[in-house]
Amino acid sequence: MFCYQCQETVGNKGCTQMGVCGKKPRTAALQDALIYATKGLGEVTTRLRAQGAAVDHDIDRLVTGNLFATITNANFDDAILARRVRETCAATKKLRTGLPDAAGLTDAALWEAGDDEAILARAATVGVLATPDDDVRSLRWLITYGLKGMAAYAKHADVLGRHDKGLDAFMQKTLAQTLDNSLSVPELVNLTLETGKAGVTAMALLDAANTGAYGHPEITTVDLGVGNRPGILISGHDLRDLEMLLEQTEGTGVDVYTHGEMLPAHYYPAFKKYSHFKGNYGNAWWRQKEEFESFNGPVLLTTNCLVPPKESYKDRIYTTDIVGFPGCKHISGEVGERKDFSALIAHAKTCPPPTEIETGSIVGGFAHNQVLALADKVVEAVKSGAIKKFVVMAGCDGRAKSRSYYTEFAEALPKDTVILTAGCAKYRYNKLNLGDIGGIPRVLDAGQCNDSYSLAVIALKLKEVFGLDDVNDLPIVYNIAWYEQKAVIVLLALLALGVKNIHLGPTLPAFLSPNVAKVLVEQFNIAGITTPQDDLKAFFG
Ligand code: FS2
Ligand code: SF4
Repeated sequence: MFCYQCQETVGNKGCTQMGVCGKKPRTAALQDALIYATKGLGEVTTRLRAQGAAVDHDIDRLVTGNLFATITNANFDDAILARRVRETCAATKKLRTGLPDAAGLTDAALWEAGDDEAILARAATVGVLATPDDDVRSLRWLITYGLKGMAAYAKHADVLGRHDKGLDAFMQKTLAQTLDNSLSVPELVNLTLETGKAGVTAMALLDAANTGAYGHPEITTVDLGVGNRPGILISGHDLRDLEMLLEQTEGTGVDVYTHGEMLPAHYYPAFKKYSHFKGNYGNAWWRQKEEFESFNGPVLLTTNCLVPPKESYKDRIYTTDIVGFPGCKHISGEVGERKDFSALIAHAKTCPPPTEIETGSIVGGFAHNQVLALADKVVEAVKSGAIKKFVVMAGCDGRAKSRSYYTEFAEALPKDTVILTAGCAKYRYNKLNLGDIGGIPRVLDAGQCNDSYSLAVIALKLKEVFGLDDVNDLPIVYNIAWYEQKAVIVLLALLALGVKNIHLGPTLPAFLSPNVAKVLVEQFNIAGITTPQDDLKAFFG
């Protein structure tokens, strides 16, 4: 196997024996094959569109589902992955019949999969290392990883009834272009930037879907303690799954708690009517081995964020949608269908209430609408000098010890700074009690990783209010942490919006070749991180 798609890849080079995430070589190979087959499908759908044919939305869903299933910590189930490969190749074959001829199609678009062994044999020749040139390989996979993140956001919007045919067409065309040997490095650089632009569209689509369905996030205090009734813990990012779970658990005597990236669900007005929607339990995804254990009740994984479960609580893990793990129960349900969570509810009733691991509360809900509602106060604080700078510390959390940097950095920030955050990176500093500036909390949490879009909207609005020509003239610095592929599309989207001088850590992606990293440094002044003390000096003098 060779996988280097996440920040925790071995030696910041690549996982070759076994993933740090727990992914085994066979699973990695099936994921390689699935991406390859999906690129072939994208090639055929792109040709069909070019000749004026319509492509069914089920095909778009197959593509986004495939990409999403290969995101880090999403799907570890070989049987599901192999099935998806076969389905994809079958769909490609069927669609090929709509083309006048197959001339010029790549092997990916002509592949017919076969049994597991045939899939594995093909996988051995089509993974990351199949591209010999360092820079071409780097750009192809930077784009592919960005598309994985984009697909996740498109999928979340889709379950709420919003999709954008142009975005689906872009994803499929761009996937196909990563197989195109005629593209030069500069052309691939352009494609990377176009992917970032499409990323903005995807995040705006999801923002509209979430706020359209559930209202605009508002300032909310979220309880960290537990009640005395049994509970279900919901993790991942899918708000529609949460909605169905809340509806079905109402009046059953079972409470619902959020974990990890589901925390921001509490900020949406639509979910506040559920008195059994108790609070947030625990921290970021990587601490789940202890936290799922002590939660005592069933856990629903709606998207990526699954760490291979310990035997001690594996029977309490339920997966849904693109999440999979062998031996864990899967709740089925396609887009638009009602999922049946009765098995989880019955299971919860047999479990003791969660063991309390924290008390107190945290405050969040500072997505763009809420912050802009406070704009007068914020602008006044900036004009008076009470707020000197905003520090965007969005992104991911992870296991690496070096991530304590972010806690130390947040603690040592000058007291006249405000942190703008989104994503699970927040867990490194959202319980530090950093205080407030004239009633404005010093940590403003916009929401999930996709809500980084909110941070961009806020920045663009502030630019307008302060009459600036360039978003980079705002008193905002960017110190972003990444882990998996959704962070890749967030980064590319910020670059597409013209944001420069982003510091990215805890390490730069292993999939950036020295030349590609150089392009990002030269065009966008991207930099890594050093120590909290040195970076504070660099940021604040
Ligand atoms: Fe946490 Fe990073 Fe949200 Fe992942 S914010 S690890 O991309 O999807 O989570
Ligand atoms: Fe390694 Fe990350 Fe790939 Fe898992 S997803 S195999 S940890 S690079």
